[in-house]
Amino acid sequence: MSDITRLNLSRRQFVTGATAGGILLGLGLDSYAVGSSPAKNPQVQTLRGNSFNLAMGYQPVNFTGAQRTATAINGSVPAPTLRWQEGETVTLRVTNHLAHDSSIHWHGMILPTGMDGVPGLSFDGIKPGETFEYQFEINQSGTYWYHSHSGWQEQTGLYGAIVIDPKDPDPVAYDRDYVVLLSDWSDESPDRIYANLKKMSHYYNFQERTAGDLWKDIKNKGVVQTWKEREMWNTMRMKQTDISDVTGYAYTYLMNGATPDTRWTGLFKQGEKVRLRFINGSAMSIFDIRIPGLTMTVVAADGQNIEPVTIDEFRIGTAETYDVVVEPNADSAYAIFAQTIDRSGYALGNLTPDVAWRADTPKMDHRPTLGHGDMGMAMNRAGMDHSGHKMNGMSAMNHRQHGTPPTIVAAGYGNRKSVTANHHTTEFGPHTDMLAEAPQNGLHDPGLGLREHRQRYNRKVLRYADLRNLTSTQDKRDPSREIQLHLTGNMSRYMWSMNGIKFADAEPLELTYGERVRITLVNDTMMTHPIHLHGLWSELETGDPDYIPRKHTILVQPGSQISYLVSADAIGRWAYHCHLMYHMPGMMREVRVEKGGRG
Ligand SMILES: [Cu+2]
Repeated sequence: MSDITRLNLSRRQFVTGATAGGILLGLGLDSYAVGSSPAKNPQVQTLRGNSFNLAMGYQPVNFTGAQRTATAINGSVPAPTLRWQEGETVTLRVTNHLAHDSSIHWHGMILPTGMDGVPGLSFDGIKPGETFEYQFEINQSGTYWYHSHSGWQEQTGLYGAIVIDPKDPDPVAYDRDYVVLLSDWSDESPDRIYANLKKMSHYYNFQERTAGDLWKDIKNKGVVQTWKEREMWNTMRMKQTDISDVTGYAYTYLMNGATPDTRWTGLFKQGEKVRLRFINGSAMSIFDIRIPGLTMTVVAADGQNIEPVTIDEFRIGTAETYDVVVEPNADSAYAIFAQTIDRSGYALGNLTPDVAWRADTPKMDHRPTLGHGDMGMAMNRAGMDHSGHKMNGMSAMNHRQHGTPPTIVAAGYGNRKSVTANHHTTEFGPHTDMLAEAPQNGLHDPGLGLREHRQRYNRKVLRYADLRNLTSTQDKRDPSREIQLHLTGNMSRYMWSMNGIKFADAEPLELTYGERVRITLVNDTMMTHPIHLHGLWSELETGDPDYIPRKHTILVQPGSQISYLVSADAIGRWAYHCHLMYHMPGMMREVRVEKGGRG
């Protein structure tokens, strides 16, 4: 198929949305059709209590007009929403009816290592036909989610929401709440998608720049500057528009399992405060969310209460969660609009006082292109030349692994200092094709494609710098050491790594039980990576040491650095990885927390 044909196909697919739409459930539940009365999360069950039976199995689904097979839990994609109570002990019996090993990871839950659900690290996985019993005490509240940590099962449907009601009175006032679980579905198999990316990293990227763009650039910047910029991209054999690896060409974006066409709908009544619990349960997609006509008050990030901040738009990285409160007016329907970072598609929902009302579909925003800043300003040209580069200037770069800067600034201020990129010796070679020499500060940057939204659209966009914990910092100690980790890759070969070393070849990162460390992530690539640390909180240093927000997943912008504190308060073997599913095989580390730890 030619690119043009594919592009047209792609457009048609995401403009009209799914033709048949909905999901065919085998459990006697109605499939969701336009015109039927939209109940609360029509196709997603909520299970309550402290004892659950979850069965993983194959399930026929139809999101695009073509029947496919999903991996589902209790016959449902997304999996049932689990509603827990803080302070209780939950028991979850998970039975694997799939033909392959499986697992469930309880994303964002602080629990014993054996219950974390990562095969090969904390347990052996669940064999076909077997039942594994998870049991743990819940010592937190808020919005989380769960998903398979085996193979590509998360891409084909093994994910669901977790909502934990607090033991103490909720500081957030609301009259009703909805889970808004975003995901990406493809009719192509994950194996095929991965193989396509390996063959050509921009396989799914059809957003080429046009001749019109060229004339615009020349008019604005002049011929010389335009030539310089374009020559750079040409030399790199990369695309300035290569923002997402997998795009709306391959994906149909879902909200609570509904396509933009079938549209998930939430109802509200006059005067109600509605809490929306956004979860990005996609495999590969970063979304920018807004509800035209409404401001949103963000009240929690990654399940943790924050000091409320009112905004018009926010970015949600893969695996992040944000809770917002809105107060819609009873005289119209609102679109919950989640466009992807590369503007190749969107998930869409409807918030309405009247079942018969449907909000207009908003227009997607301008499409971002990568610039110099997204590469950490300077680009290592030698590093681009795979044949000729032979570790030039290595003596100056010869910092030991996890290089330690000479001074450690106080807790909370790690992102205020400018970071010198200490590139590890392991970062040089054909497995990396870029190094950020002067990484930008990732704290105040709302991110690629959102930077000009105040000027262009008069929208206030959430930044990490706006996050402030609602309660005071628990561990007030300063870090005793710093670890600088680089997110690396050879983007044209679709190889991903940390410090230039892929997971299979890497030593674990060792932490001593009880110690407090600072981790500074430097993104040497041109992709935005959502980095998830299991079992321990990532305390993002947003500048106020007394109210450091706690997260489980941190978005690291291209060519940027960002730092957070970690209290090594849970012994065990923990996964630490990029949550973009097709990056995970390479961009991953084991974090080992041991008593007396590293010697
Ligand atoms: Cu990644």
